[in-house]
Formats: sequence, structure tokens, C-alpha cells
Amino acid sequence: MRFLLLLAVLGVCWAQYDPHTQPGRTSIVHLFEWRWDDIAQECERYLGPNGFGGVQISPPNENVVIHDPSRPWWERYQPISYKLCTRSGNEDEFRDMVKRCNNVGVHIYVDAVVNHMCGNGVNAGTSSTCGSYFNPGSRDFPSVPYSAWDFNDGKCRTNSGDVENYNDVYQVRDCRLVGLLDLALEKDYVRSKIAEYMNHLIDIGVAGFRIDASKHMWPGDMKAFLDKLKNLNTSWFPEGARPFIYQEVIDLGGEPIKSSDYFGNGRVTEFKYGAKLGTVLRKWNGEKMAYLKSWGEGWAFMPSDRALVFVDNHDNQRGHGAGGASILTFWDARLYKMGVGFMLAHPYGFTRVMSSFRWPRYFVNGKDINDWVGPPNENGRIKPVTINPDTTCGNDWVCEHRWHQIRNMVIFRNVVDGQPFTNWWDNGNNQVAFGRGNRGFIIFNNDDWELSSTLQTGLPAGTYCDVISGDKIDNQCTGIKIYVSGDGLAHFKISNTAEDPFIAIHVDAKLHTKLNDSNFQKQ
Ligand code: QV4
Ligand code: CA
Repeated sequence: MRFLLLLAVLGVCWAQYDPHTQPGRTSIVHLFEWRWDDIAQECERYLGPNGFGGVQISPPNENVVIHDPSRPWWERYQPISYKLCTRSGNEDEFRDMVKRCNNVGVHIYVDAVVNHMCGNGVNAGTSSTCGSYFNPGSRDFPSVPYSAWDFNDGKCRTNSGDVENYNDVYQVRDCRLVGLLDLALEKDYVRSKIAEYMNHLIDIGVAGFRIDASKHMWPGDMKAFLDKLKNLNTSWFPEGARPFIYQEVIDLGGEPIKSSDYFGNGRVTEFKYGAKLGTVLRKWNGEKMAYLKSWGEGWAFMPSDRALVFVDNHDNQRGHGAGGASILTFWDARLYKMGVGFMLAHPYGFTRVMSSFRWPRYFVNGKDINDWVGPPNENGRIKPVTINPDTTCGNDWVCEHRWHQIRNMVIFRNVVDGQPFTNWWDNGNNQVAFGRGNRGFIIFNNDDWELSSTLQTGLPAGTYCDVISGDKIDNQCTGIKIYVSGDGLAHFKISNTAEDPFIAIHVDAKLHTKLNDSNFQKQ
């Protein structure tokens, strides 16, 4: 009885930090702006079979339709109601996606935009994805319903009514983020409406939430609506499972609002991670990969069990949000693959892979004037994700998660799950390697000269397929082979001009010993 009580207490304490991915699945992928029908198919044909744990989806609730500029991606961050009705699909399509993904072991994480409704300056009318009427001027959103009482106009103390100074925690929380009408989250009515929306999604079977603009909400107000959430749907989750919560707080240091203010509610996005990793791989500010030996808390990041990590996100890949020019994206494919490879091999944090659409990036005076461009579309309708014969995506969907190097590193992370960080090696510069116990080993060459070293891998003897240059197929390697001897040592050679200057091996990519093998006979 006592033991059960202890378990229950631990369960309650830890639950919202637990992504509830299926055993052996350790990462999620953000399928930015995908249609629900495409996500359902992707779960069945690709994510389930390749060990992905879940999908972060774009906001599923009704949003404003912006015509000038034409249907920017960011219109989805301007809610009009909590009806499940967007360019990605309607409620039936949403339910079908959640069911089909859950049934193949891939969970859905919803981007919840609950700090605000649409922009203050948007015209009244029915220009919304489900045709709901709204009037920003009079603060009227009858489809929720919200009215003037439910917004923070009376509370905000800035002249513009917008957040003007991030050093003033009151205005960051009580004023409008870039003009977005700020909800009065201290009101129980508003908290209840938000919880009702989220509980609707939980009933359908989602596993958790990214909470947009968390920095702009008081942690206590968030706790109040989070406490109203139900346990996850027992058709797919264990009895008593709490929704996974990860809060979007951009804390690069230097502001009074800290990530740690939000730890009580759930995990928090660690924005230092991508900003620093990009700086290191680009060798800016005298950084080098050798310094990554203490990566994680040693770099003043938040505790690993509170962190949601990523190399880039939908904002900072196009200059929105934070992180700056160091952020690596698919536009810098070679370095990007190394960055994502490093992230997925390293034990720190819960990992999210980005999956983007291509847009006509065009810099004027260092700023991308097309940073607003929405997903691939035909007359405003989002184009389906087509799959090419070589398994890449068509219609301008980048599908980084299908790049074989990234897909194989998602599998690597699953294979080494729970193993310690071991056998670090570096050359004092940009050649580094590390293992994950006796399950996996990875080595990078980001120097301008060849790497050639014999290193301790910690792995059992055998022949391993490098999962970066190829795959193990029918017990053969399609790429580089690495021979680990009985003492765990292996020789590695990586040209600085290699297409991908890194090698990763793990026990599931080890060739089986043949029956007539001398090693086998000795046993
Ligand atoms: C314009 C003016 C404002 C004016 C307002 C008046 O610029 O000065 O007050 O009109 O109505 C868009 C436009 C922005 C426009 C605003 C309101 O870019 O120019 O204001 O709409 O109409 C995304 C985009 C934003 C976009 C927003 C809503 O990035 O550009 O704003 O969607 O459509 C901070 C936050 C962090 C945030 C990050 C971007 O701390 O929380 O900025 N990140 C999240 C999301 C992000 C999203 C939002 C928050 C808002 O990841 O994608 O913003 O939901 O760091
Ligand atoms: Ca707010």
C-alpha cells in the first residue's frame, strides 16, 4: 500500500515531463504546416516503421485568414475560435489522424495557442478558416465566446498596449505580443475555456501540448488551466497518464523571465541548444567541437529532464523568434546533418526534429523579405506531401526527417536509449567522438584536414555498418564498414571533404556472424 502510494506520488510529480512515447521511441518530429491526412499517411508508411515517437502538429484551431500578405504561415498563430478547422483539415480529419497515428505507435502533440487571439489591427468579419465571425476592435469572439472582459486591456500599462520592454515582466505577461489580443488568464472563465479546448483534444487522443508564447503567461495562470486537464485517453495511454507539457519560453539569458520559472508546469524549450550548437559547428566566436565534451548542463543549459531540444524551429529557421544567424537549417544541409546527428547521439534533453517546407528565401540587407511565405499551396489550399521514388518528398516539402542520415540517427537514439555518455575523444579541435555505453558510437570531423584515428568504441567486436554513409540491408553494408576488435578499438578515417564528415555505428547495424566464422566456432 505504502509502495503504491509512493508510485502514485512519483507518477503525479513526473507525469507532465514524460512524453509518453512508446518504449524504444525517443524523438518527435515537427511536421510544420502539414495536412492531417498527410500526417496520418506519414505515421503509417514512415514514422511508425522508423521508430519516431510522435509528431508536433501546427495549431489545429480556427485562425484568421490573412490576405495581405497572402496566407502567411503565421496566420495560424492568430486564433479565432477553438473549432478544429484549419487549412490542415477539419475535425473528422483530425480525429482520423490521431487514431491512425496512435494505432501505429506514433503520438500527436498539439501546438496550443492560448495566450492570445488574433491581432488588434485585423478587420472585423468572417475572414477565418471556418468562417466564424469576430471583431478584434470590440474584442468579440462569439464562437468561443470571449468578449472585452476576457482580455488584458485594463491591466497592460504600456502606451501602445503592446509588449515594449522584455525587462518588465508585467508587460511581457499582460500586454500584447506584437499586437495580439492578450487573454486575461487570471479569470476562471478564460482558464475554463482553454481547458475545455485542450480536454477536447485529450479526449480525441492527443498525448500532449507545446504551449505557445508561455513567456507571455504567468506560470501560476498556466498551472491553473493545466490543473483542469484530464488524464490521457486510456484507449492508447496507461491509466492516470498526464498530458506531456512543453512550454515555449525563449531564454537565452539576460532577461528577468527565466526558463526555470516554468519547470513546475512541465518541460521548457531550450533555445540555447540550437544557438550554441550552430555557433560551434560554424566555428564562430572561437568555438570548437572539442568544447562539446561538457555539452548540456555544463554549458549552463537547464536540467536535461526539463529540456525540449532542437537544432532549429519554425521561427528561427526564418529569422523569427530568437537564436540569430548561427541557427543551422536545411539551407546549410551539410552542417545541419552534423548538428542533428550530434543532437540525436547526445543524451541531453528530449529531442524534436524539424521538418520544413521550402520557400523563396530572399535576403535584402540581411533580412529575408519572404520570411512570411506560407506552405506550398494551390490557390491557398495546402498542397499534399507527395513521395518521390527515392523516398524524398515532392511539392517543396523538405522532409528533413526522411533524409537517411537524420532518419538513421533517430533510430540510433532509440538503440542507445538509457546508455551513458562514454569514451569521449577529441583532437583539441573539431574532431570529436563519443559512445553511448556498449550500444553505439559516433565520430565527427569538422576540421579542415583528414581524421585518421584508432579509438575505443566500447562496442562488442564485429563489423558495423556506418548508418550515415549507408544502411545495413540483408546483412550487408551499403556504405562504410567499421571493424571493432575484441578490445573495443576501431580505426576511423574521415576526409574533411566527405559528403557527410561523420560516422555513426550501433549494435543494430552490426553484421551477423556467419556460421562458418572462426569467432563463432570458438564460442
Ligand atoms: C503588426 C506589427 C505590430 C503591431 C500589430 C498591430 O508588427 O507592431 O502591434 O501589427 O496589430 C504577425 C506579424 C506582426 C503583426 C502581428 C499581429 O509578423 O508584424 O504585428 O502578426 O498581426 C508568429 C510570427 C509573428 C506573427 C505571429 C502572429 O512569428 O511574426 O506576428 O505569429 O501571426 C517572441 C515570443 C515567442 C514567439 C516569438 C516569435 O516570446 O513566444 O517572439 N514565438 C511564438 C511562435 C510564433 C508566433 C507566436 C509565438 C505568436 O513560435 O510562431 O508568432 O503566437 O520571442
Ligand atoms: Ca499574456
